[in-house]
Amino acid sequence: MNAPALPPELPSTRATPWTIDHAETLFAQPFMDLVWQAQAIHRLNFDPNAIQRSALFSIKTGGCSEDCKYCSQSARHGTAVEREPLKPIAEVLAAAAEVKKKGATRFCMGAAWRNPKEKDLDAVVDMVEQVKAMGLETCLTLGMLKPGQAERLKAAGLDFYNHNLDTDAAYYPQIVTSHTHADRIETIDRVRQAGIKICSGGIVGMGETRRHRAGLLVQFANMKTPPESVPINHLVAIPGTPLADCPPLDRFEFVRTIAVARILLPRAFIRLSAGRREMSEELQALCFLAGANSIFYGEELLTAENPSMSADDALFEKLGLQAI
Ligand code: SAM
Ligand code: DTB
Ligand code: SF4
Repeated sequence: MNAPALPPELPSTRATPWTIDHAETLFAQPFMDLVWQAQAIHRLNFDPNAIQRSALFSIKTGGCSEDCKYCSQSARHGTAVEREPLKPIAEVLAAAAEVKKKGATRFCMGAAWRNPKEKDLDAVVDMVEQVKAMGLETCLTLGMLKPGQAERLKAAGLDFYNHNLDTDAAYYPQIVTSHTHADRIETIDRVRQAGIKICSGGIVGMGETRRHRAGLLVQFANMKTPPESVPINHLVAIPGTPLADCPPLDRFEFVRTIAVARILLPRAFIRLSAGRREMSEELQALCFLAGANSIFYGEELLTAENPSMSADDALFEKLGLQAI
């Protein structure tokens, strides 16, 4: 039998936008055909044995005003996470120095805010300047930005801004009601216009349908300039949140989601993000085969656990993966 055909056009050369139906057709193929296509597209665009590593650090934990149903840091849920103030810059720089020593190339600083106030931004600008001066790429995730704020961050030398769409527009109101999907798009547009690279992805395993997963990926693929980095998180079910008892997504459906992301976003780094601690080595290897080429490296995400660095080093060794 002949090898399955690659999708006819890559998005950058497509005259027409991707449709959700088309993405669903990709999802519905036999698993082997889908993974093969994704790997073939991956090889046209990236070194298939090279994985980028970002470190995450929570600069402001807990007490967030928003009601995102998955989040341990919302003040509206009764989780074990307590509200803390913004971390002093010395602590942030010490953490950055540590991850640089361990080999991460990007330092992503996260804050549990709906949006940063101007006074907060003054402190964050200092952090970006100093982390950047250490020779690390910088990334921030601070919530929604007002006009002018992205420009300030760009001037400080910020490389990436993370702002996830999280789920399909149609499912978003089931997950968040304190802000809208359109609010999220507005911030992504502001970041793009300021000339900062975009990191935007989503969470799966929140009770959404395959069509919602397809819809989330199509939103990115049809952006005028798709995100440079697309984190695919599996829900970490946090006790005390409304999604605490959400069953995990079928593992092959998770790999399919990664594969469709790779096909729709051929030039983006696809990050195998939250939820990796609950995945076997074999499942992670399948995700790399399906086109994931970035991970969060370090024992902690923002409040949840991540695999140990020694476990990741051992996995890379077994698979012959190079860190970039
Ligand atoms: N407050 C900012 C915001 O919402 O953009 C930045 C921090 S927020 C924690 C960043 C992202 O973390 C969310 O958009 C979501 O994709 C991810 N996240 C949060 N809790 C999660 C969980 N329990 N499982 C998986 N991903 C999660
Ligand atoms: C992203 O997509 N995932 C990261 C980062 N961007 C900010 C956050 C994952 C958070 C997982 C749950 C926690 O640590 O609380
Ligand atoms: Fe707040 Fe971000 Fe968590 Fe939503 S995801 S509750 S905005 S920290």
